This record gives sequence, structure tokens and C-alpha cells, in this order.
Amino acid sequence: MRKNDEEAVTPQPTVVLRGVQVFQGWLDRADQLAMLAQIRDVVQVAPLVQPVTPSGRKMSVQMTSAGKLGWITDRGGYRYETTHPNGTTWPEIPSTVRAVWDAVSGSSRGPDSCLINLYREAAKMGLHQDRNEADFSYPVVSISLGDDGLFRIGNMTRGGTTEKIWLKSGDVVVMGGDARLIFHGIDKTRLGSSTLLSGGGRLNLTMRVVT
Ligand code: MD6
Ligand code: FE
Repeated sequence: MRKNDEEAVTPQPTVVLRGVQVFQGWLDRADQLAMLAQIRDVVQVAPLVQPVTPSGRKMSVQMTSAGKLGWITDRGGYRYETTHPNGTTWPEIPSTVRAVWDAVSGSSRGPDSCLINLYREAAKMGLHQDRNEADFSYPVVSISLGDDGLFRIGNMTRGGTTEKIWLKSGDVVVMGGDARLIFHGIDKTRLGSSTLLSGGGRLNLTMRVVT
């Protein structure tokens, strides 16, 4: 079921891996361009920063957020904050991004936060759980834009076998239910595989209910 279909039925993912739902090609090129324009507006107000982990390691992705709360990492730990490190209030979650949540999350509550990650060059993200939120009964919904990213899916605890899938521009991932706390990460991106972002790279937008 594509987003433009009239009936408000629960859409079906194209792929399910260990309970992680992938809606491949959810956004067409025009949708992606419209979303990108709105993300540019967010980044004007809340610039991308290269964060450090609590242990002081520089992350390879650049980050910012939209919504009531933004996810932050620095020497003080992983947490949500009401303002950007520069002191500004986070911009609202763009309407095109929110519309994806409404379509696929199955949640009556809206997201408090949209984390924006930019992968340039050799950026990647190690296996992690999304667990800085208060209530894991709400899903996490992510949108991929730009270059392909190799998404790795593990288990509820560290270690064990993993599976992987290339996420392409316009793909949407939903991690909910028993898959909400599964370990996952991005091994690498395929540079130049998309022409969407000027300057290349991959954007991932992750929406969450936080409080
Ligand atoms: C990424 N995604 O695709 C990283 N987390 O760049 C995530 O960490 C993620 O895609 C929770 C749910 C969906 C995700
Ligand atoms: Fe995550």
C-alpha cells in the first residue's frame, strides 16, 4: 500500500528483518526533494554539529534535531535537550517528515523528536540501541535520503549473528514492538549512489516519542 492510496489501512512493509519493518521506496523523488527543502530550513536555524561521545570520541556523522526535544551527545552523556548546543530552540518537525510518522507508526501520539544525521565520506554508526526514551511501547521511525546506507540489524543484546540491508533514498524503517530495542547501525554508505544531496552523502531522520 503506497502513501497516496485513499484508504486509511495499515500499510504493509516490503521487507521485515527480525521484526524491523522496511518500507522501500515509500517516498518518490518529488517527495524527497520537498522534504529536503524543509530539512534545509531546519539546518539554517539548528546547524549540523559533529558531536562527541561521552567518552570523548568524535562521531563521524554530523547531527542536529527538530521537535520539542533534540538528542544530544557530549562529555555530559547521551540525552535529550530542549535547545541546540548554540542555545536556540529546536525548529518544528517538518510537515513532510511528520506525515511519514502518521502514515506508518500506528501511534496515536506524535513524535517529540526528529534526529537528523548526515553521513559524508566515510561516516558510519556503530551498533546501538535507541534507549534514551521513557516508553519503548512507541516505535522509532526513520527516513533515509541520499546515498545508500548499509543497515545492520543484530539482536536484543550485543553480539550474535546479524543481517544487513541497503537502505536507499526514500526508504522508511519502523522499529516497534519486539524490535524496538534491537541493536542496529550503519556499516557504511555508498558514496555517489544518489544525486539527491548536493555535496553528496546520506541523511537519516529518526522520529521518536521521548517522554
Ligand atoms: C541510520 N538509524 O539509518 C541510523 N534507529 O542512519 C538508526 O539508528 C535508527 O534507522 C532507530 C530506528 C530506525 C533507525
Ligand atoms: Fe538508532
